[in-house]
Amino acid sequence: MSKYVGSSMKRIEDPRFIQGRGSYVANLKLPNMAYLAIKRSPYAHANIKGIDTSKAKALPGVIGVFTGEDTSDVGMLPCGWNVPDIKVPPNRVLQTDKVRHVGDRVAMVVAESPYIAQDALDLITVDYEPLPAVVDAKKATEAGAPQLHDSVPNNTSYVWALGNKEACDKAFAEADKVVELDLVNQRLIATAIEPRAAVAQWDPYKEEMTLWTTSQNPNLTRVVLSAFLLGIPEHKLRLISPDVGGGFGSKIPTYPEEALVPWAARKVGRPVKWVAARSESAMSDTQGRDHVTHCKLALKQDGTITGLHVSTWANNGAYISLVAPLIPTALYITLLSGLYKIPGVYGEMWGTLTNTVWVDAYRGAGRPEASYVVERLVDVAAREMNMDPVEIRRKNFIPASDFPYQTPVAFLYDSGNYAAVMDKAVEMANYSQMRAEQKKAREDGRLVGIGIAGCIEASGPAPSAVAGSLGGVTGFWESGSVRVHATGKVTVLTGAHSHGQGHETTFAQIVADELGIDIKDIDVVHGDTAVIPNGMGTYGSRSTSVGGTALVRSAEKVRAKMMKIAAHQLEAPLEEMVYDQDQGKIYVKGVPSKAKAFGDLAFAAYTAHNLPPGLEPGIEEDSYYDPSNFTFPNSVHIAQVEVDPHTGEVTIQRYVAVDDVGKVINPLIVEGQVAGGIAQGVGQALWEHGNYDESGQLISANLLEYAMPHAHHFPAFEMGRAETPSPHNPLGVKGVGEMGTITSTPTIANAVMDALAPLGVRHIDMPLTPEKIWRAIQAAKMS
Ligand code: MCN
Repeated sequence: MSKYVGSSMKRIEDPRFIQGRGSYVANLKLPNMAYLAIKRSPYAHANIKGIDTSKAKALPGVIGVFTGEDTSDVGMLPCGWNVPDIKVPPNRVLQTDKVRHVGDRVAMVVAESPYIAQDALDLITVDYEPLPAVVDAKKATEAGAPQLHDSVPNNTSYVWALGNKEACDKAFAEADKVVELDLVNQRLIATAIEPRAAVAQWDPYKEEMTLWTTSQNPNLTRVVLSAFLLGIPEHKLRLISPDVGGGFGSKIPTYPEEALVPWAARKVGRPVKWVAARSESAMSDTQGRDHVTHCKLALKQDGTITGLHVSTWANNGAYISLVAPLIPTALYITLLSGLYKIPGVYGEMWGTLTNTVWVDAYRGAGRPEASYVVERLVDVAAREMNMDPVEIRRKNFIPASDFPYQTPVAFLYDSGNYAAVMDKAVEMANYSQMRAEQKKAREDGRLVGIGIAGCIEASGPAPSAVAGSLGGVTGFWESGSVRVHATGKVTVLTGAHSHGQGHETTFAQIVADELGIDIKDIDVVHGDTAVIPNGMGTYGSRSTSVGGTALVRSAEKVRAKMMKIAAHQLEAPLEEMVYDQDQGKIYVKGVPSKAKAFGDLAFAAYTAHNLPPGLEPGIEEDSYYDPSNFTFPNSVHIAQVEVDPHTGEVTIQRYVAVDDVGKVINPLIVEGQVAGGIAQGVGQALWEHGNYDESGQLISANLLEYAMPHAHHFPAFEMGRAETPSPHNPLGVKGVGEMGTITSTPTIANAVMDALAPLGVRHIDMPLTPEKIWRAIQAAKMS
């Protein structure tokens, strides 16, 4: 019986966070440290005619000023996901000839203080020749659009398509009803609490570099820095990502600053620190989403969905970021079947380049974009066919009996019972009562709307061989080690990285149950490449299903070794040994008193006085786990909103979320993950927009302009759970880290459109700001 797994333990890591005692890169102070600042382009597109650094160099306190010419020994930023025929434009750490987005990097200063470094930036003169800019994913491909890179004609880096086109075409040819929509899934800025930061220290005697950096995947970043950018041998490069204050995908890629800071530290012979300001983060962290989509749904008269066709232009920004091409391809089109049994699904997309900050993973990464397309279309179809949005979904759900279910867009869904999730959500919301109240409110002239969305997520990517076949440069395995110390205490090492997810708690819960020991005897370590030899980091809600499984495997090996020692010492056959995971002891089958405790066996392994012949002393087990499939969490959310007809302001009155994330390690953490995800997804639906004007100026580069959700915007979330364990990992878990984000965006968009339906408003693009809604209301009144 599980003692810890399944229990709502409070997070072990929280006392240090709550008390402000976390260790963050920005707080790091090293003796003789210098400070780095980066000169960034104010133009979205311009030729660099010259850079004059003389005045900056002359400023007292300036140690060095460097341009792209100086850093020519640093390699190009690589692309780690090479879809077929992709054109990856060169991307230098400091640009020499041209800048291609506001915030692009032109020069850097190293100085005695961060203030002197900032002052020196103002003394660098860059002679720019401004060029016309393009910011829209689709317009970038049109004739006459400004061209960003000579090597990428029509600003189109890659084209990708997937699905059964024939079945899709047939569905449309034979459809009783076709619903079409043009959608924009707007640009988002991740805005983690902690902006990015890096500190580097070079040891010239050992020829070793240590880099502290706010990365979600320090081991992976080390490989990229070593192999592509800095040329420092991997074993001489140590990366430490200590406590990191959120990432949401934006701390996955390897960034230019992660190469520039160590480069500068070696150059000036001193430790060097760089910390991004908030507005600097807004124009230099990779951003999210930004799709322009035309989509259509084919249906039969009774509401049966027979076909879905999607054409999307995905904005990659000015350069191709590390895993950017993965997101609108294998994490987007593959999810277009949603929760539904659709015979014909076909998606095609164009990965384009524009004069905007580069785009990469942002919580959900491709999957929220897919869910938004599917769930908006299904909702519009329901309205236009006079069906209830619950009924049309129920009618088309993949039945529980069909799992594992092969979709027409490559994925094999592992398990699920979507109808049960819907039933629970409907029951919790008291849906019929909600509708009755809405009817009454409408009679009173109020704009009350109910929104429903049912979404699928593919978490825990992916079999490494599949990743390789789709263009991935690396694999997607994870490592996990269990080190048992002589005194019976245990250190757990994981290649995943916690930056808010609570792994120090849940991974300890997993190992404590596997070994049957007190959770207080376990310490979970992550984030230091000198300690964790290998790992792939945290993204794609993978850490528990992939990293957790690696730990289960290592714990199994620990148990197996202890059984050998116990059998030897108890003078009983190995086959008769029973590992009691409740008590943490090993006994002889049928004779529980003939037992050895975990602590005794740990001690025996290290004294090595009485081990079976040939058995090595010590107990330290490592595993690499490569998943055989993704896991497929799913959910149904129902929200009730009210729109103020005079101001267009949306108030969320109720929010019900039922999620199936398989077996749950820690319900409290899962609720927290879902709640945070909901807030983030609602932020996209209602407020957030990485907004560029036509000239490419980022006009939302601070928190006054970039409207984040606040706690007071939300009612208490009403959360429920369904549970269909994943059949292909021993924990039965599916990912939860992105589920809330994926489902809440279409839920709220559908709710707002439901509120406005009596006025005849069919669709408004996100974010559904009061201004946009007010304008739609006025336009509806006029027509
Ligand atoms: N968990 C559980 N039971 C499950 C699934 C997960 O108890 N069935 C627990 C896990 O053990 C872990 C947490 O829930 O403590 C999230 O687990 P998982 O779904 O495996 O996701 P990851 O740990 O891989 O986290 C990545 C995911 C992603 S992709 C983004 S983006 C995201 C997110 O997590 N960024 C976050 N949640 C975040 N939360 C915070 N606070 N900050 C971020 O930057």
